[in-house]
Amino acid sequence: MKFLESLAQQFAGKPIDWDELEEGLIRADLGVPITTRIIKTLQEREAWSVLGIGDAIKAVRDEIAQILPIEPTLIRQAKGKPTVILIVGVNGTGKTTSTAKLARYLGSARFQPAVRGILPRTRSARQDAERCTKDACAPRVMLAAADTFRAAAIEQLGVWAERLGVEMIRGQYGADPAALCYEAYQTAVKHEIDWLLCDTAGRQHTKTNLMAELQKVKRALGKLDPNAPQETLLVVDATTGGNALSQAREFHNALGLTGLIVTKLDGSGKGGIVVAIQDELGIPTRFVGTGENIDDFAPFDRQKYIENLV
Ligand SMILES: Nc1nc2c(ncn2[C@@H]2O[C@H](COP(=O)(O)OP(=O)(O)OP(=O)(O)O)[C@@H](O)[C@H]2O)c(=O)[nH]1
Ligand SMILES: [Mg+2]
Repeated sequence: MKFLESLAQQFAGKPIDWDELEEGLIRADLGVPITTRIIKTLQEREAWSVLGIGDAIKAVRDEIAQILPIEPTLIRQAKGKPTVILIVGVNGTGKTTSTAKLARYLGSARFQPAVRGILPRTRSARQDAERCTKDACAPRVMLAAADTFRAAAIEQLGVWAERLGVEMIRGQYGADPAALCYEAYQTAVKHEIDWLLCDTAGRQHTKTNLMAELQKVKRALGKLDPNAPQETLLVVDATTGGNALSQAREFHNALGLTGLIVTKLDGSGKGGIVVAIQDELGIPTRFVGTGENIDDFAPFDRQKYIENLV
């Protein structure tokens, strides 16, 4: 981060330029409230002018660590089958790609909760999982192509489904995504699917009619299982910076989000939005996307994230 380089120079004798530091933190997409807090913490330190850069980095990291949850945020498998994950977000953030990545991740999971970020709910399920060999007991994943709006969206997910060897439920373009997800759930029950992932169309968070469409999808799934969808994950693009916070606000308001997938961390985005969104809305980041390939995906790792950010 550039701001830490400038901080290092400033600590080498010259008084700190607080304005520049503030600007640096905001440029990292940490947002105003967190930036203000960090600056206040540093300013309140006694004899700050003799602090080394190491202390400054530590102060920033500590502040961020206090915001992010310590426990890994686990996607829990529902008691009854299937566990439904609804994938939402504005246009082009990486929803469809992340749906495929998640399908691969969940479908190939062997149950090592600490490592893989998935926790079977019951003791017997954990024992079953321990007995499983990878292929014989790999969880079954199904996709629902609920983006019936954008041209070629269904085929795009279809290509992934084929590559991954998973089933996909598709409808006609223009079909009601709520009806499609409803049907997909019923099919998933019939086929004893473990995870149903619903990829939805991109939409601007400011369009109330489109947000209402997603609420309808949630209601439709809720009719079949009051707990479904168990997860509603917002996909945000790290390169969009602070705008991701307003997206999260609106989607959370409409749907009650359970987590984030932050994509394109391999790009110019600093990823500070993870902290800003957790701080303001209490929404944890579950997964991160770091490239266009299927394996450029991992559960969110707090420690690693903080080290990379600062
Ligand atoms: N570099 C990089 N590119 C990504 C990542 N995730 C997705 N992409 C790319 O972003 C572009 C859009 O991805 P999609 O998955 O189609 O995005 P979407 O949100 O489904 O788009 P819409 O359905 O049109 O709203 C594609 O070119 C992806 O390859 C990531 O983590 N890193
Ligand atoms: Mg898509």
